[in-house]
Amino acid sequence: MKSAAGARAVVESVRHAVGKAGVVRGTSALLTVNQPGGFDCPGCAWPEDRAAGKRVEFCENGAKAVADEATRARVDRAFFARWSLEQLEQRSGRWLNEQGRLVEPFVKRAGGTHYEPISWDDAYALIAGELSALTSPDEAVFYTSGRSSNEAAFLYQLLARKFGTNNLPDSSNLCHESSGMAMSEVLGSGKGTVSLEDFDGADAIFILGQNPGSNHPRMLATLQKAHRRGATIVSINPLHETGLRRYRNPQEVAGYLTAGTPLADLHLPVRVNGDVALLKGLCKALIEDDDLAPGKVLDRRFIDACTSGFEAFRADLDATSWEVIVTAAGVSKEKIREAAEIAGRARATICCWAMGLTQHRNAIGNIQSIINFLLLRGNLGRPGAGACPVRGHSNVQGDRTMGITERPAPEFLAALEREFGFRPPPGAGLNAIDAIRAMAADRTRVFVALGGNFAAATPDSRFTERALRRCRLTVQISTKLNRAHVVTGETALILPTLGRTDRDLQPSGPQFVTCENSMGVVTRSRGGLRPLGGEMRSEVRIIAELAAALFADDGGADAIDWVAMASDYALIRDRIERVVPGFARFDARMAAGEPIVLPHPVRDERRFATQTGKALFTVHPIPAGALGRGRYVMTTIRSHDQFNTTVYSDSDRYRGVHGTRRVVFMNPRDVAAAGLAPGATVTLVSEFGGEQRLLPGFRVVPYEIPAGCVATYYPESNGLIPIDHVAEGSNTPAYKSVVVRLVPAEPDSG
Ligand SMILES: Nc1nc2c(c(=O)[nH]1)N[C@H]1C(S)=C(S)[C@@H](COP(=O)(O)OP(=O)(O)OC[C@H]3O[C@@H](n4cnc5c(=O)[nH]c(N)nc54)[C@H](O)[C@@H]3O)O[C@H]1N2
Ligand SMILES: Nc1nc2c(c(=O)[nH]1)N[C@H]1C(S)=C(S)[C@@H](COP(=O)(O)OP(=O)(O)OC[C@H]3O[C@@H](n4cnc5c(=O)[nH]c(N)nc54)[C@H](O)[C@@H]3O)O[C@H]1N2
Ligand SMILES: [Mo]
Repeated sequence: MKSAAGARAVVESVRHAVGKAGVVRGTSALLTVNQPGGFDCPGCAWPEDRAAGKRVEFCENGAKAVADEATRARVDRAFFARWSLEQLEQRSGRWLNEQGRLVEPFVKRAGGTHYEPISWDDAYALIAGELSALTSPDEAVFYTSGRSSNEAAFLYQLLARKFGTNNLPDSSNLCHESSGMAMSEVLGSGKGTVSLEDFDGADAIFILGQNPGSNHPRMLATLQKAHRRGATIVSINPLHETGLRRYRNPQEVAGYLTAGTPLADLHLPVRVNGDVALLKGLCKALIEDDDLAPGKVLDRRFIDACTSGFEAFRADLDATSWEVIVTAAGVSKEKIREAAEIAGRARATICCWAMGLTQHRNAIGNIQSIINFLLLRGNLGRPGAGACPVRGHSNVQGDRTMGITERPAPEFLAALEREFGFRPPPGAGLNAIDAIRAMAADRTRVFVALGGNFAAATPDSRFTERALRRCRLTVQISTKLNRAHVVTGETALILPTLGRTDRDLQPSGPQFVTCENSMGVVTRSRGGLRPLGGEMRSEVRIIAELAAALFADDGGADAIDWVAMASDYALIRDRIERVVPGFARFDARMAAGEPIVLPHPVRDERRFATQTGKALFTVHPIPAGALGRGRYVMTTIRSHDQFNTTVYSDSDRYRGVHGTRRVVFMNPRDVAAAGLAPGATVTLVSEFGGEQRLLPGFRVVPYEIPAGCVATYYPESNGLIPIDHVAEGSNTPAYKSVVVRLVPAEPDSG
């Protein structure tokens, strides 16, 4: 009862954002979120605390995600009869989302002005026809957003590979790709090395480029527990974000009554993209201190036995002056030293990070710099310590485990071949950015999306939208309407699907699916709400039925029984168990509600599966800083009232912005120096390789952000981000360091 009241309070608190319709169904749904018999919260990938006793596991932003999906509003044939695509294109993403759940399949025919209803079978036949007509399977692209289940993801990659392509880009390409690649290179494993229990043992927790208060609110409870136990928390972020500055635990009665307590003991307001420099400073300080007290600060035994590259790393730091570090980081030597001393005292340190580090040209350098910092004191593969990339979408990590990647490992392909008796295509497919380039150049013709909002989440909106429009067919398997449904190929399909909160009934009975959280723990998820419309189908079923239509002629001993798998998901889990390592007794354990902790060589055995068997120190240059007059480096951020491209309201109460998201946060001194008045309207201009991109109508908001840096909201400013402005090595868009200038809209008012 207590938790019910809590659930109601939390859902009520989001009524302004999601409307009344979602609140009623959302409240009942929320009672089962992250519970043994319930569903995995679609909000984020932070693990639930299994030791929490009463296990109340929801937060305001999880509630928004749940209520938004649980809405009673419906997008049906009457809706599309009323609105033409041309009209819908003028509508905001927020408005499109507010129209409700997609409840029946729709087609927009070549030359058509409206979406119209289509039967499921005709939709499948249309897609199968277009795919079969391609000159090469590589003319098709199969995108995945990280909300899909393991079961759907596994079938989806199976479909794509059996069709003959590795063109399986995903939201991870736009998100933590840089983390996975950076860690694979130097640690031999791309996943985070900590478990939730490690937060009970850490003495120091560094949080770099992450805003847990808005994006992983349940993490704050973990941090609060650690903080009360005596762990020291350091935040490294150009913005001093509210959740770390003042925290109230909504699940404690006192939490509602107090003004909140600071969680971060030390905040380092790093310049945007100053992290390589700052991390060099942290490492330099540790090494200097160790020189004064040899062997007392660095873990020499670990460095000697388990790593390579230390001497070159140290030589680079010796050659890098404090002056260079301080200028590039924008943080004083004293502050950097203070943070280093916290790490130097801590027996165990965890580093957490998210998009503030992964979305830069030098993102791989950022993340490998974090690893350098951890290696110095042996903070890997032991309790209370490690690397914690905090994943975004609730199952983005699981999708990867299931083979959603354009660069599959040879062992994975070999296992697929053994299990399914066909030869999967070798070599690499297209990642998200290369897929856009390929569409623009007419090298791909069919685009299928399992969730997500490819039109708005990607960079260079005008270029990307033009590329999407060149496709012969675009297909969206989705829950709600967004920009990707109105910026279409010549022919377009909408296939309405069940979400996490929905009950999923198939011929063999009620089904559950499974998800993997940010720490490699796999659990089951079962929705309980009655689907709004009888026409919606589960992702698994849609993929299986499409595959059955596509491979209809594919008889013989090796034929895959897609339809059987869709009628009983246990059959899919049995297949997964035989293809993916770590899933022994998968279905039985999930059915019993027993989580699976996937093996991790670094975490479990301190084993580094690199070529040399050692963890690697690496040297990274400090990125060039000088921008020239009137230029600023722009980062793009999420507000408290959005989930990625789904915007719930135009306000961000945590940052004190109301009524508009078209704002540019700017240091007050920069505002004055530019001769702008607070609230002035400007056009943002990015310059890249001789091209300019312009976005008008941004309001200047003076804000506590380092000089020379500005921030805008994602996705409003994605039009400014050049398609070729990507992280070296991972191809993740450098959404968080775009050089811009500001042009006043009117003669300034002084
Ligand atoms: N409610 C809610 N939850 C979400 C999401 C959502 O949109 N809404 N999205 C989900 C997804 S897919 C993801 S990936 C995560 C995203 O979670 P975050 O990574 O926390 O999201 P961002 O808002 O992109 O912000 C990153 C933080 O990096 C800081 N930052 C920007 N540039 C730099 C820099 O150069 N250096 C440093 N050190 N910091 C910088 C910003 O000030 C901001 O605090 O959240 C997931 N959870
Ligand atoms: N400028 C800038 N751009 C960014 C970022 C940034 O920080 N700055 N962040 C990037 C990051 S980290 C990410 S992850 C991407 C996000 O990119 P995407 O994952 O492509 O985008 P989302 O906005 O999460 O997708 C939302 C849509 O997913 C569909 N959906 C929701 N739930 C389900 C479901 O259960 N099943 C199915 N089939 N569909 C569902 C709904 O139609 C909804 O409108 O954006 C990236 N873009
Ligand atoms: Mo993400």
